[in-house]
Amino acid sequence: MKDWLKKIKASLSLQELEDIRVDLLGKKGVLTQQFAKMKTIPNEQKKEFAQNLNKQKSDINQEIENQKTILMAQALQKELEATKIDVTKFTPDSATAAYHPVMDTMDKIIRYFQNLNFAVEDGPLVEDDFHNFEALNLPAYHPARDMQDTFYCKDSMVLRTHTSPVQIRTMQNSKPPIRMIAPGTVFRKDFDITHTPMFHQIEGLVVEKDGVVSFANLKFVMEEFLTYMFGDVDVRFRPSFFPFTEPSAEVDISCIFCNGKGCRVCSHTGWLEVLGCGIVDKNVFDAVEYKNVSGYAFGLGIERFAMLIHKIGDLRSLFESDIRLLGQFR
Ligand code: 2NL
Repeated sequence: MKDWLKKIKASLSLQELEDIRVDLLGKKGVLTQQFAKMKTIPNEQKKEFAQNLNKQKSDINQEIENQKTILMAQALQKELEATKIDVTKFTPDSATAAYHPVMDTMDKIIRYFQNLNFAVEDGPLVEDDFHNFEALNLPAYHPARDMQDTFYCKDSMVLRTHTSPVQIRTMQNSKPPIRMIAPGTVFRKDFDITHTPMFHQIEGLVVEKDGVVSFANLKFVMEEFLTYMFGDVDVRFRPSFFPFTEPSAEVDISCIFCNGKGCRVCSHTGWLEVLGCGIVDKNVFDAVEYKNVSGYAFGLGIERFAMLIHKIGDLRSLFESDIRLLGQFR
């Protein structure tokens, strides 16, 4: 009996304890068998025999319960140790920030043009009518000035709808030759699957004295740039219209998803539109009082480039700050 109590006390796991309990009190247990012997005990000894057995059974049950409490506390302690989290611990994984795909793409474009000796300029986000519209050959009552498209502030100030005002300011503050890009945030009153009210653009401007700059220069630079960004793609120029350039072109690359064969992304055309450009309209040069100059300009949306480069399907996922998207750009 004492040995059994010792054994219970020495048990190291709940399973071991349960095994001991079955050995003692199970159907064929040592104590159970003792109870079965009752029949064979002479009547006058039965009472003492039974009392003795019941005492043993209760002692054993008591000891099992004690040991169970101890072992469960130990098990809980072990579990807590195993799942402990040190919130102050430094791990490279938790400390690595992710670079947003839009900023990553912007950097890549900026680097390309810096290597071609373009200056990187910036300017105010809240612009006056002259720099955002008037100087860009967008006179009063031009549809682009619509209240529906533009965020108007006090005193005919607006949230800039493109980065072109930066080029206007640069031309006002310096003389040709100019070779610059203007990356930055722009704002339009538009919010659906393909538009967000805040987005990013890069525009470029090259101005030289006299008629030095040609459409051929523009075409070559755009082709080289797009090859750098997208690899071995075909590039095509389509005639288009912008108020600030004449002639103007929209530029397509062969679809990087289907190699130009036609797929859902390129609407089965084999081509993806990626930027707009042209020869700077004389009215723009007149507005900044530039005489006898020639120039080209281009503009592109960075979100669109980022989506194509990183194969992101939904524009809005760029603005949700979802760690599951950002985590893929570590
Ligand atoms: C597009 C097209 C373009 C320009 C932007 C520009 C600026 C000045 C003078 C002349 Cl100061 N042009 N910018 C020219 C052609 C196209 O952007 O699709 N942007 C997202």
